[in-house]
Amino acid sequence: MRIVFHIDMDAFFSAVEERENPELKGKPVVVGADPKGGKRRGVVSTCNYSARKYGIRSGMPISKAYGLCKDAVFLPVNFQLYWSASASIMQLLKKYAEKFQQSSVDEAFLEPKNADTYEDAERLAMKIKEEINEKERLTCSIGIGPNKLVAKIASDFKKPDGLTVVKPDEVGGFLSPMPVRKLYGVGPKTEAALNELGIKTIGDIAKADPEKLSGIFGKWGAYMHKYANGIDDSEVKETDEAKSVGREVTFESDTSDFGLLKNVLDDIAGDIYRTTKAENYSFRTVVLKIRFEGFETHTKQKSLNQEPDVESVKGVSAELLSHFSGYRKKVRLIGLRLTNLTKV
Ligand code: TTP
Ligand code: MG
Repeated sequence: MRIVFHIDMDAFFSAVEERENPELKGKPVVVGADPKGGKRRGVVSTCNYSARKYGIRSGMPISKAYGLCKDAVFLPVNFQLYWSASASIMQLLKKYAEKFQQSSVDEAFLEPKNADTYEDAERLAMKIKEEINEKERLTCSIGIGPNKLVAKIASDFKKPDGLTVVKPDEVGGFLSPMPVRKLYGVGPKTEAALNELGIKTIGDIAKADPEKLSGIFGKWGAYMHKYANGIDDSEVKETDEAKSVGREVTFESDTSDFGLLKNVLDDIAGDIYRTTKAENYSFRTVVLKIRFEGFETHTKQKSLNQEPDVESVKGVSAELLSHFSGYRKKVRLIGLRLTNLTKV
């Protein structure tokens, strides 16, 4: 019997800012580019739950967020601070893991040590939440299920400060009433296409004819059917991303504005460059990740003989981005990562 945890920190960047600046408590807080900076264009990285009440969301143009709540506290991204908080949290989690996989700056999967039943697992999750609260003064949401797919959906089920346990025999009942958008990989376009077919919930996908789904969505249709039935055999395992410093931005609505993309990349380049320096890493490789509408994802990288300075990282990222300038599709996500790290 497999037991998989997914741990996701709550409003992470914003929560770290609130921890460092207690006067922010109770106020709506938005982390992102400066909305009053004139020429700066940018997006919301995240905001706290109080700002979410005004409709502010990650990936939204910062100007729109400002329009929704002018009284919010707008803070610049201090990625280095969040990155070091993330590193301590990951260390803390690893103690309890037989297998461990960090999946983003504030998320990880683990298969627990010494927890053989779902009851043990639930107790361990409560202990982990308490420990993160005490040592890091941050809250997280944890999902537990028989695989990564179910665990991830479960961690998102009650947020913030949630704990959701889905035992193997509860998977069908848990997933089936959810809207299709909750399924990994289903974006607005797939959602619209599914709704067109009268498919509204994950349960509807699970019951649909897999051949029909493959006919419409290709290979992805077959995966969608498997996922909707709660099936996911992927392993919890460390990826190379854990040995790099990177950040990505998912836009609230897909964009074809290359000026905006360049701007966001420049910001990210600055953030991750400063972080590697502060953590005493040197690097050789810059990796660009770009995801277009329809989940089509590409990475492109360039390695350098010498470690570049921050302006060269920006230059390399612009050069990598230019390879995609002929694409007619809109961009959903853009990110940058510095790899081939060595401690100096
Ligand atoms: P998320 O876990 O998606 O969001 P969150 O932790 O802020 O809020 P939630 O309680 O819903 O989990 O992302 C983690 C951090 O990553 C987030 O605090 C900011 C950053 N981030 C980006 O930089 N760009 C993005 O597009 C998103 C979605 C997040
Ligand atoms: Mg989070």
